[in-house]
Amino acid sequence: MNDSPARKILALSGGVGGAKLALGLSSVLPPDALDVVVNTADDFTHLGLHISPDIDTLLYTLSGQNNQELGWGLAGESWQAMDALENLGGETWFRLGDRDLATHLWRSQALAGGLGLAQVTNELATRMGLSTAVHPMTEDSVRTAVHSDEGELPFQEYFVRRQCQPCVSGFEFKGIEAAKPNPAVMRLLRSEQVAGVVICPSNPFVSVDPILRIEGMYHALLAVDAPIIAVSPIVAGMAIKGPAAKMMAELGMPVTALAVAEHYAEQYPGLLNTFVIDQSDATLASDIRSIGIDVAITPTIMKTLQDKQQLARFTLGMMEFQA
Ligand code: FO1
Repeated sequence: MNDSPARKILALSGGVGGAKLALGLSSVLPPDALDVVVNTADDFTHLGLHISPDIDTLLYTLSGQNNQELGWGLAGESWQAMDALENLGGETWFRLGDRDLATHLWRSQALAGGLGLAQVTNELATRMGLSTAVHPMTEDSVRTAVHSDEGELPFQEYFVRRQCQPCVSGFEFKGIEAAKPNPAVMRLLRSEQVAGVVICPSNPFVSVDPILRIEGMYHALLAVDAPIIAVSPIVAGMAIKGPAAKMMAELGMPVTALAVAEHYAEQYPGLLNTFVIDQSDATLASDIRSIGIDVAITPTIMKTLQDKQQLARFTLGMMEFQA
């Protein structure tokens, strides 16, 4: 009989792109074999409510409730609360659907009642029927500030209100020095249960960097005796979703999967074992290998569930995961 604890995969994720691969992973892994640590630097307080956009994208996607057209929020949404708020002259630039509003009300009340963000997220995941563990990277406040040609902008002001139009020159994660990592994630990393780590194809600068910069996270990952595999969010010079490509151009970087691999290699030396790139970027493989990171090539664009599962199986195949 094998008494050793079940092996697990840990994924690091931002919103939409990360959630797609997390869904692929959760649908091919046994129940309880996937843990996802999620960026919370996009969180903010709006209309008095605590909004956790990336956590909610994960919860809604993994529970099959996500709004695929919008890329955020819930499917089949209605907007009566926003319409009523508009009639009152309230702020409606950040749109909270009627059903989505229930999540923010529930979370905000639970936080006000003294629960931490990790426990609140855990409760929401359970109530949505998930067997995947969804962990906020920290329970402390970390807030991305975007440095731009319009000055410093809070992340959602840049992303939603200004539609990513300002030209960016850098990012600051306010509160990150004081933020403590989520203890459940650190326990898992030290447990010898981790069979592999997947850095999902999320925005490297505003989704993955905040997670990796939380105190102790990079070193705990380095100490894990399992492969760490990142999937490129840049394919053929474009971001599949979101402003990553625009940001790279504005930061003076080439918009390539190679530049993403270089970013990870420079900021987090020795972290990545393998970088997964799309088949359309196969010519970049030798340059990526020359910076000391192994390369794996496969279709990475995830439109259907089959695409997500294919990429998940391909990634797990490099981890000798024993289900
Ligand atoms: N993104 C938008 O572009 N417009 C919105 O009005 C909007 C509302 C919104 C409400 C709840 C939520 O959880 C996410 C929401 N998002 C919206 C998405 C979001 O803020 C960004 O996609 C992420 O922060 C980037 O990962």
